Amino acid sequence: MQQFTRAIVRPPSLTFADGLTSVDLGAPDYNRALHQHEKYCDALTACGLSVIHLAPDADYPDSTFVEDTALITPRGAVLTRPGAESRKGEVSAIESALRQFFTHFMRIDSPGTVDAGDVCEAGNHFFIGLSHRTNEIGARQLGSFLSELDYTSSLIDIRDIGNILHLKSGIAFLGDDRLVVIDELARRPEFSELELIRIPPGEEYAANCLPVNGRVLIAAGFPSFQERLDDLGFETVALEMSEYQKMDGGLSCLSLRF
Ligand code: CIR
Repeated sequence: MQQFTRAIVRPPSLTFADGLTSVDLGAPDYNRALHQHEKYCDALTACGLSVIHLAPDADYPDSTFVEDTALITPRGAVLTRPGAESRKGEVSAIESALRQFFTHFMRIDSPGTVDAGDVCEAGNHFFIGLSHRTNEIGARQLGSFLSELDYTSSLIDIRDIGNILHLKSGIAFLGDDRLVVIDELARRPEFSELELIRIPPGEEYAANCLPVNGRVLIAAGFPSFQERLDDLGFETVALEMSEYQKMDGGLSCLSLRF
């Protein structure tokens, strides 16, 4: 698995509760969200990453979900064009933050849209979700950028799956050909060569877990899944994510790792 040295994060702003959500779990509590964010950053630090904090941006309620704005691979970085109108403007601050680390960016162009939450790295292969945020034009642009970087990719259509926003709401690659997967995606032919770690019923939110330098960050409150990962020999770190779950976000969304 890729080793990370840095992460970019952006704490939620006071307008966090005005962001997009499709779930009906009530409004997030801002102070609790800030506290959960701090614990998340502490966990990244404990995994050996140096964490770069961008200032919260109240103009963009969803801007804490920095993952969606860029895809960073060991061979190059792509700035995305988020599918939601209210999120398109988030990319420029991320571009500025990344400029000190990357001299060149590939960019998803209109009318293409990509949320990088739809992109799952699996070694030298990338699964790209076609979703209500990532359209076919954007997914194909991204596929051709990845192929210029000598990676392969495949498209996974998730538009008919009601309960996930992004591809990575339903899968996570843990290295060594092992893929965490929700039942609705388990029979996709694209995953047939992988060893699947199925999410126990009722614990679907936990599918968005995050491998970081030998540990796996997982959402707290999903004991069967945590036990399964522990039994498989993973070192898990459980983090409270309730306030982000209310806004349709998971662990991977809160940082850009590279
Ligand atoms: C949105 O709907 O765009 C945000 N409220 C949540 C984005 C979550 N991002 C992710 O899963 N990568």
